[in-house]
Amino acid sequence: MQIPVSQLLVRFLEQLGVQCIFGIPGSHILPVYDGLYDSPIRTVLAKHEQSAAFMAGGHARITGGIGACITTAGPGATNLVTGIASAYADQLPVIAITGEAPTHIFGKGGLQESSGEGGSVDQVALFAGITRYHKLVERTDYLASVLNQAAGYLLSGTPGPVVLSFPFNLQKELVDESILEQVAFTRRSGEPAIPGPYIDQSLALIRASKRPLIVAGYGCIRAHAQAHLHAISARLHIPVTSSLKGKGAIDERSALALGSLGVTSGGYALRYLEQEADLVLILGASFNERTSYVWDRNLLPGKKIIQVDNNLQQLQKVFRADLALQADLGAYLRALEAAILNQHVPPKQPVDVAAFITAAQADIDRAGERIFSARFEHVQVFYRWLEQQFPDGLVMFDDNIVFAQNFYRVTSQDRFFPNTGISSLGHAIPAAIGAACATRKPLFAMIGDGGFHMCAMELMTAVNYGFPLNAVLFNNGTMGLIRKNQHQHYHDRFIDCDFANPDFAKLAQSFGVRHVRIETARDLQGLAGKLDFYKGINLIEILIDQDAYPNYSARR
Ligand SMILES: Cc1ncc(C[n+]2csc(CCOP(=O)(O)OP(=O)(O)O)c2C)c(N)n1
Ligand SMILES: [Mg+2]
Repeated sequence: MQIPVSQLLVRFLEQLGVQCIFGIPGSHILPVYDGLYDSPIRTVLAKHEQSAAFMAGGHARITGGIGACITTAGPGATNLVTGIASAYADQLPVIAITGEAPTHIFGKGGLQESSGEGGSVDQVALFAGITRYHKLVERTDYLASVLNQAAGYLLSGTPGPVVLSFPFNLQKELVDESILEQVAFTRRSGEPAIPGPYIDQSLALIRASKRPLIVAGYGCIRAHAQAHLHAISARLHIPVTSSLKGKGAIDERSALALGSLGVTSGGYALRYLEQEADLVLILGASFNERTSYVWDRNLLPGKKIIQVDNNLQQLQKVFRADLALQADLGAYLRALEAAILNQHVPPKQPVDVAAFITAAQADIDRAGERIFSARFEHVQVFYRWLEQQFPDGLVMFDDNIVFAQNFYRVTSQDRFFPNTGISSLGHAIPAAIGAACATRKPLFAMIGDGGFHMCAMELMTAVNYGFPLNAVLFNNGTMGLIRKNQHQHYHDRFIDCDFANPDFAKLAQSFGVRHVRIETARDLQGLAGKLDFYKGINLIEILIDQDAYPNYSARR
């Protein structure tokens, strides 16, 4: 049967498993919107296309499936850029459908034309560096091939964003619906078995080590390998630290958890790595600037290293490994655990991680390296309170990072999504909204006031759809991180960091959302009774002194 391209596209999205699509309409994309009218895919109207892309990314993260967004041509497409770049940096399967001016006016100066012809904005060039695949589809005869390639990138084990742009006239052209039969919608076959010699080599390195340490990254979470990781750690007495993104790969409240590694972390894991570890298993972690302490040259030499990652590009990117293996972390850890059991690999000397942390803390205090002074006590108490309130887990999208990294111990029930990738401000609230239509767990978006200014209106998107959301807003009246750097490195010559804030209580009232303000730890008393964290939309404002700085240096 012949159907319009717009309808075929909607069916394509349905067959990809898309549940929600986030965006803003414009006349150049209305045929596709009209196709969505009769579709089970839920449409969510965002306030800004950047947010729509962040929402799609948040949705992809929480579901493990595909996130989708939709915009018009010209400004709709250009507004997507940061959100798509963020999905690219975080390897998220996000598809964006954008409109385009009709082909017969290409190059003639059409309204919002972004074909690249006649001096117009060039969508193809714009998205070239931030997508795995982008196509301005000008004809339908190769549509099957385009959709098949798009599905391939979205469904691959190392996915990334795809942008498909459709000129207005093309959306209305009729095509045969059998085109979809040429698209392979099931790509992920069973993970290939790990060749035996790699497991043997891993075991040889583990057997020879006195004090191994596991550095777990997001790859372990993405592969759902937490149970195997925990089993190996518990059986062989191997402590586990994680990258920031890998928080939760092991229950951070369990006995062998060392907390996370990285410039902004508490420093326990760093000390264990430096002082104790003779073998480091880097599992699905990229060892980026943050995790590697700005690629500290003294961190790894003299230690044996096993690195496993499903992404070839990550292997030995910044250090040499004694064993480097491209593999799915689930498959690797499953095989390793089985071999450890079968071959009766002896456990290491038990490690008293709690005692190590206590000693490390004393050492940190002596060296004056504690990151947070007493001026952050109420923040710490807030995170401890969060830990206690939600035993069945919560979902946290985190733009702040420094607080949660130090104060919140992620469990295997939780889902923790720090704003890594390109670390764009204004991410947490829209990303959490993207997750809201796919989770019943209490949802938290942690965000600074500077970041809040960039996406505050998206709170109204939550209101619009009744999406439960807890936005935790850190009010210090400044771009705190920038102020800290200007304090540390520029002799307090503060420029363009401080700003005026609105009255957030009134703002919340006018948005129709609940508001509480936390100034001291005492304000937490009775908080649980004041707000409905599961179904309500809440703005939780935490006041922080403008000149209270976390004591770490990112060295720039
Ligand atoms: C889109 C974007 N612009 C600029 C930056 C640089 N930047 C990083 S942190 C920061 C300040 C954040 O201020 P705020 O959200 O209030 O958080 P605070 O540091 O005060 O906790 C800025 C401007 C960025 N990360 N993203
Ligand atoms: Mg701030």
